[in-house]
Amino acid sequence: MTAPHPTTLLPYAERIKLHSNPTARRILEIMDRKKTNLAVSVDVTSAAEALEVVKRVGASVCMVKTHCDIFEDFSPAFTEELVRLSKELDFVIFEDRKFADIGNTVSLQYSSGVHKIASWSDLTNAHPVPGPGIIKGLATVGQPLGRGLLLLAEMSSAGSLAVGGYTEQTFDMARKAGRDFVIGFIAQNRVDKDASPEKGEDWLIMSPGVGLAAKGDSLGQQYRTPREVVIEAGADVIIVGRGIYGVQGGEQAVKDEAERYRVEGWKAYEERLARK
Ligand code: S5P
Repeated sequence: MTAPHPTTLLPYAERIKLHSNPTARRILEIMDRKKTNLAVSVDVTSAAEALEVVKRVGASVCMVKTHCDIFEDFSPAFTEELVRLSKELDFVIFEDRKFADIGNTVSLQYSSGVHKIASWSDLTNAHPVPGPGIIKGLATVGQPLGRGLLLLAEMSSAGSLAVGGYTEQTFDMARKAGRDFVIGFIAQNRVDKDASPEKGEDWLIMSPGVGLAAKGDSLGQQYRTPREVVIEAGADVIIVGRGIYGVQGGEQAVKDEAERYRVEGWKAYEERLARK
């Protein structure tokens, strides 16, 4: 067995001081305070329904992930209420926008249009495909607001092209940009291979494609269990969508399922720390 990545042996609380970005610090503080490494992805098409899901799962999560372009009833009132809930229930908002254009265009997509993402979302993400200009473009908007950015270094879907040299170059690009704005990665593994917390370098790895029941869907999604993701792959945050909001049985069932994933994710984290 290969040695565990040193970052995975540190408690979330001890990693806070390794970050200067306010969003990264807040994520780690919430994880420690609420004993949760669970992010829920609320991929429903009604914003009103999304808020109902958030109220049910809010106590169990460190983060709520949205795709604001799938809501048919998107409005500024929705983001106002989401921000209010994020304060009341203590979670970070992550708009999963997956920016993928030149710096000038993404800075406009991030700040403007109908969604004005930077005004309400603590965290967003980008594909490194266009090169480092995408980070610069997003940083001009997000960094003064204390927002954070994740780069997509790998994807959970079958046949993804984000592998090997692409993944390595994504990490190098983040490293070169520095950690003032880029705080980590969407990835399936510990892609920050030689980053050493002893030298003060810490990255957050967030992994989607997590499910306790299904192994995948008919469109290429692939699921692993929280244990596989947190212990074997060494990810810091598990992202669960349909496994939670899609569960049958009504409001209480969704709340219970979020709590079940929180407990599974936290147990796995405690087990990974005990490997010392
Ligand atoms: O590689 C990825 C990256 C992301 S951000 N694979 C993913 O599935 N996602 C997102 O995570 C995806 O867009 C969706 O919002 C969520 C997974 O949803 P689930 O219902 O399959 O758990």
